[in-house]
Amino acid sequence: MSSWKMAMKTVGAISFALIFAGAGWGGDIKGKVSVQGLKSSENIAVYIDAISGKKFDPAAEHVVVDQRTIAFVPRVIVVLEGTTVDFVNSDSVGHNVFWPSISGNKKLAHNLGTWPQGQKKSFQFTNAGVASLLCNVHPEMSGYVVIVPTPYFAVTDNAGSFEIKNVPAGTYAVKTWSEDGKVATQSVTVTNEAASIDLTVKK
Ligand SMILES: [Cu+2]
Repeated sequence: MSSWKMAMKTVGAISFALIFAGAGWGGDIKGKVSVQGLKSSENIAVYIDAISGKKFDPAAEHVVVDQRTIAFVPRVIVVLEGTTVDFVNSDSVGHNVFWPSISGNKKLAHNLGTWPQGQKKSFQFTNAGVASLLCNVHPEMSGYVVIVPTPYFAVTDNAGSFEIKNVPAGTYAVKTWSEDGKVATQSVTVTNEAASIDLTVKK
């Protein structure tokens, strides 16, 4: 066999090995959230709860919450613990951002102040839980930052559908957070194929 043919055979074997190893890497979790007694199945956070023995470094990129037409946009975001959120003001009026607690812990209350159009203020969320965003200039404004312990999360669309991408193979506890509903929990096993789960959130 020529050395060229030998080389090609080696490349083929390595490619096969990589594809085979890929089978253990994991996949996506797709699903749908139904609601009972809630107005909508939109804007429900779905995430994998803490995995014992695993700590994740937050991404270097900041997540942006805009204040636009007197509203927090998006209304609900989910971030990994340690993520920095940039609060932007795109309106011609001044906006304030504060949260009275994180999941009821008033020691984690924070007021970022009030700032005009085109400016932003940043905050790093290091405690898991939910920050209810408010603006003391506009009482009708509300939004949520859901801080979770893993990078595997999604927010439902207006049909209640969600997709959590690139989850390593394994069995996990999936949890929900919603504005008015109880927490729904379900176990999911991810293999090399897309896992599918349906959850029901009750009032
Ligand atoms: Cu405001």
